[in-house]
Amino acid sequence: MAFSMRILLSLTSFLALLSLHLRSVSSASATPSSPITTTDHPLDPLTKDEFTLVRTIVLKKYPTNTGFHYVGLDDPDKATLLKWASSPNKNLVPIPRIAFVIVMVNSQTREIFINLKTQQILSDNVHTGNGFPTLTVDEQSQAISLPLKYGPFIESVKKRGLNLSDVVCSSFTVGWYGETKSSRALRVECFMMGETANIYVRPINGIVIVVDIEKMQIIKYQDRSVETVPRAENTEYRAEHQPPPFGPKLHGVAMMQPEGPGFKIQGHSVSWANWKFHVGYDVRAGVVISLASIYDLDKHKSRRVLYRGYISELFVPYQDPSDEWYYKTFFDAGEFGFGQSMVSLEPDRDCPPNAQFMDAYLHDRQGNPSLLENAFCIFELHGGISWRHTETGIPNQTLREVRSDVSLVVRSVVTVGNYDNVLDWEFKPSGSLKLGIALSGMLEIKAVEIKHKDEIKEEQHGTLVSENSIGVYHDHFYIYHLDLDIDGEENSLVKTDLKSVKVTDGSSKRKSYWIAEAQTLKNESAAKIRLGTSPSELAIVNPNKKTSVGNEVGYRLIPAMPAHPLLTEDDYPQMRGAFTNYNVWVTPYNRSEKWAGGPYVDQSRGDNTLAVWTKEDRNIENKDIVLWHVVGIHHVPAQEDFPIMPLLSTSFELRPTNFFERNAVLKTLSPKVWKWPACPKQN
Ligand SMILES: *[C@@H]1O[C@H](CO)[C@@H](O)[C@H](O)[C@H]1NC(C)=O
Ligand SMILES: *[C@@H]1O[C@H](CO)[C@@H](O)[C@H](O)[C@H]1NC(C)=O
Ligand SMILES: *[C@@H]1O[C@H](CO)[C@@H](O)[C@H](O)[C@H]1NC(C)=O
Ligand SMILES: *[C@@H]1O[C@H](CO)[C@@H](O)[C@H](O)[C@H]1NC(C)=O
Ligand SMILES: [Cu+2]
Repeated sequence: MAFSMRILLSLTSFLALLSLHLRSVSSASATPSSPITTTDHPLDPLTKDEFTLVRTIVLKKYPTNTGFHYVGLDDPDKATLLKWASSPNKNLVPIPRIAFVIVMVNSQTREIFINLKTQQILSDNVHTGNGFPTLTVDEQSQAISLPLKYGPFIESVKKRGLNLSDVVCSSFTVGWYGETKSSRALRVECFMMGETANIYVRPINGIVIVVDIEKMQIIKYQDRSVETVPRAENTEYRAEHQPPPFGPKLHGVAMMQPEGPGFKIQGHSVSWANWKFHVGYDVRAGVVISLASIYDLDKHKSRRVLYRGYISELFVPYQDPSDEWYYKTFFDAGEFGFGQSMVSLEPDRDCPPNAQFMDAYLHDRQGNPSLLENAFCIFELHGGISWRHTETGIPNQTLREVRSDVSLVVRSVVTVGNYDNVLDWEFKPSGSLKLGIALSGMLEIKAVEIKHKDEIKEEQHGTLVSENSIGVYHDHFYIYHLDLDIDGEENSLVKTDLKSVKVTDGSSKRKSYWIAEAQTLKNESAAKIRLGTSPSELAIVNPNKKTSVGNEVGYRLIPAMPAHPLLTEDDYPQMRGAFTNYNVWVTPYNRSEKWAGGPYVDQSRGDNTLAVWTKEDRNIENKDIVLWHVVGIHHVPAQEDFPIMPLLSTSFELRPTNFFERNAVLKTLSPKVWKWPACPKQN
């Protein structure tokens, strides 16, 4: 939700000039594989050379005052791409390779499409609607350096008896609160480092700094009051800065895969067990999974499941209405860029030793490509059970049949300021897709004069997590864009309500039971669903394909515990984040409807969101449809979240439901168990 010191990261990226695109780091010596210089799949992210090409073409037309806010692949037309994907001779289906670029030229936002093969600008239009593009890393680092050179701020620091060289600042988006005129601005807040690296728990409260980022000047400065900066003691999280003792002691494990990994990565295409899919990424979305299909052993063919899936937005509204906090209602994907905020993964920590890593090319404000090493990892996850049974009902026999499970995980971490989002796509041989979200990092802390709960006299909008430190209440609402294509594009949403039936005529000894009533939802308004209000199941089905016993083939959504927004619908942040009003939405596929909070989210006014598009109430029956799923977490901070939060996890599942004729892993045998050869016990 905040930006600070990301400049260090891009610098490191630049220094890593020679990097292998794909690396195995299970041992210290990397297994080299050739770096990707050309694309072999039309969905491959822009290459380093393509970023450079885009930059050259744009700067030729707009040589001065040009900032690159988004450069990415304009995803190919779906019909053409599907034709390409199913064609045995891919060369016969040419797919144009087009870059979509959002630049700001002299404070004007321009949308430019460039044909990368012919190197021509296809179109160039000015964006005139509300909202501004995703912030660049560069302008945020400029903004946060301003206070340190600003007289009144230096005074404020002195007045508090603090050392300026320990001050670190961070940038925050300003939101929108009904203003009729908007200009690009950021709030800047500063923190104390000193004896700790944990800056977020040591805010210098009482100061308001607003920066006009077009002029790159402080346009508002207020020093309201002097508040104690929470102490540095006991806030450190780096092991080397902690005093012993350490514990509890955890034991390690040796991993080896004598048969090698079970997956193959070619470029960005992954095949593993019965799954095939493409892993891409985007500056705005982060990891994007496309064209996921699963091999059906009984039907002897690959069957389509997911055309495209990614996190479309993350809305994080804080719940303190005071002058210094009310504006904290962040949209991490649209404002800060989920892909732009991806961070390098640490081998053997973020991912197990059997993981393989992939790098990503992103771009900076000047349009130059920047390399992010180990941007995501792919690994096989062991330890689970696929299915089992112990038969205790057959006299004089014990029968036990167990299959251990292995799944494939694609993991990335998106760090937006204080919070780290660990994002997993888990593929299971049973056909299930499990999408995991886990949060770690730091709480946003409000400094107060309170040292004990007994001193709290008025609402503090959070939990006293340590002396002088309130962890402020907030939500995390993620919305996934899931373009499922179950056995083809034409799909429907089926809602199955579980209903109580009362027995009143004495026909049973029971007084009640329940039945399942399925209904195909016809339009967008019917498909706006708040989960958890009544028992129901939701499935995306292909009404044109049935199993041999006549069920429509489908995939069911097994949601995480549903969370609903608590802000009123007329509140400004809620208008902008109106896609959280329901946990489930279904829209007809429209390639320009990608971002649930709208394409331009910084200071957006909620006039181009999923909630607005669906007012058309379009037909969604037997159509190419997109499932949007909101995963929400209300966060009431606790002391254990301080000074750094242990992973807080949630997940949901897309599970085949009458998709296969029977259990798809009935004949999947457990993997071979390998023993270390004559390995002595070591300590
Ligand atoms: C401020 O910090 C710097 C660098 O850590 C140090 O050299 C200096 O002595 C400090 N000044 C005061 C007044 O504490
Ligand atoms: C089970 O084993 C017991 C003891 O060996 C034997 O008496 C009994 O007849 C067996 N029952 C069956 C159903 O085989
Ligand atoms: C939308 O679909 C629902 C059933 O799914 C139906 O009851 C309703 O009349 C439809 N609305 C319109 C405007 O057709
Ligand atoms: C696709 O979405 C855009 C943006 O919401 C909208 O303007 C356009 O009318 C939509 N097209 C169709 C065919 O619904
Ligand atoms: Cu939180």
